[in-house]
Amino acid sequence: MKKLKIGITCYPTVGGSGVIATELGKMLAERGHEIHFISSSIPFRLNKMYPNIYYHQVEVNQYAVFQYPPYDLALSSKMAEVINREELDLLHVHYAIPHAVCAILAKQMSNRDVKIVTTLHGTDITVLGYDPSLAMGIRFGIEKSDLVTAVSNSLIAQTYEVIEPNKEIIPVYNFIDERIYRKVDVSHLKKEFAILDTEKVVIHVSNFRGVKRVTDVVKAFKHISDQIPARLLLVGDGPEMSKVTKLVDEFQLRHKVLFLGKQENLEELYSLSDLMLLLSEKESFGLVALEAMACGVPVIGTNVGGIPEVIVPNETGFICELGDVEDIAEHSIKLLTDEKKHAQFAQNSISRVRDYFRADIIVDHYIEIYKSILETG
Ligand code: GMT
Repeated sequence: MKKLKIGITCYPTVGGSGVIATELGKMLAERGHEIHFISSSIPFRLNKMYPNIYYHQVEVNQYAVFQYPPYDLALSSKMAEVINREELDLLHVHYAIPHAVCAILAKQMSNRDVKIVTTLHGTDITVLGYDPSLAMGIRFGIEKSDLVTAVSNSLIAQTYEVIEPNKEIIPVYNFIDERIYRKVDVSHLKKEFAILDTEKVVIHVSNFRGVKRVTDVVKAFKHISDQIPARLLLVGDGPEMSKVTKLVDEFQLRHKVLFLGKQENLEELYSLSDLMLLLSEKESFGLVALEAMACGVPVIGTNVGGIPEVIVPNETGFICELGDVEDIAEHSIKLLTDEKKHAQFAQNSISRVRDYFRADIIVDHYIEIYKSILETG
């Protein structure tokens, strides 16, 4: 197949969509395609030089005449410039608003028939979709893209319900690079954190936004640690942090909770853990669940969004109702105290990721998608 020249735009800050966009770019580059990231700052996972990867920074200047800096126009202009100069075949943008709309505008500004692939990740639909001032823009971005993917069937259903686009949307799940996410030796970390061999380790990883319901994680953990020796690793930071800290103090759990903040090398923290809790009220997929599973960590998640498409109940973890912290704790304790069952769930989790969410399977799917739209002309 001809090597492609692909422009990728995503939110460059920490977050699942940025991770997926960047990892996809890296995998495509490894296969010889030429990748051009176009974003306001360098994507956080693009932390060194990679062959076949180029970065184009969008400059947004402030002028007195503008009440708001014109980021969307600056991005569109930059996209058009890169399309022309680098002779791009397609733009793959992550999020309908503003990136798909900017890509459509950029195509009109440029002099090439570049194709546009848009991937929906969640909050563009599940949050912004309900904002009447944005809904039409989201529908436009979806309908005018050449091809649209979404990260779960649940997100597709929600998109049709909320936005009602006249467009086919193809599910393409999140993926992980299994060369990175695997069980590694972490005896040094266990020592560093003074975790005893008798203690079970529960982990939660998120951006601590309200939708992640981190306080439910703390409440469930309170029930767990009342009954078995356990520690909780809280990884990440965000708006709910002070509420979470307060609750931990109220429950007098400080000595059992490790606040680790934002972290790299998550595979080490997963490898230290026996169970992940992902108790969100909105979650279009749940990339962190996949990362944990790849490291052999079963996950208990809520019956929300795409989470049930990731976890197989009673095989790789459990699905519980949103906010039912007693039930979540009960399932956690049963799993953490049954060594044989836990080992089986851990193995099932690794196999599920390998069979369905391996990077090469999903990257192949994206390449098929690119080929299909380029072939139809
Ligand atoms: O979860 C977040 O708050 C970050 C958000 C993002 O925009 O990066 O993640 C979304 O995209 C990820 C990658 O597709 C999904 O795995 C997450 O489930 C999704 N988050 C939500 O739907 C809340």
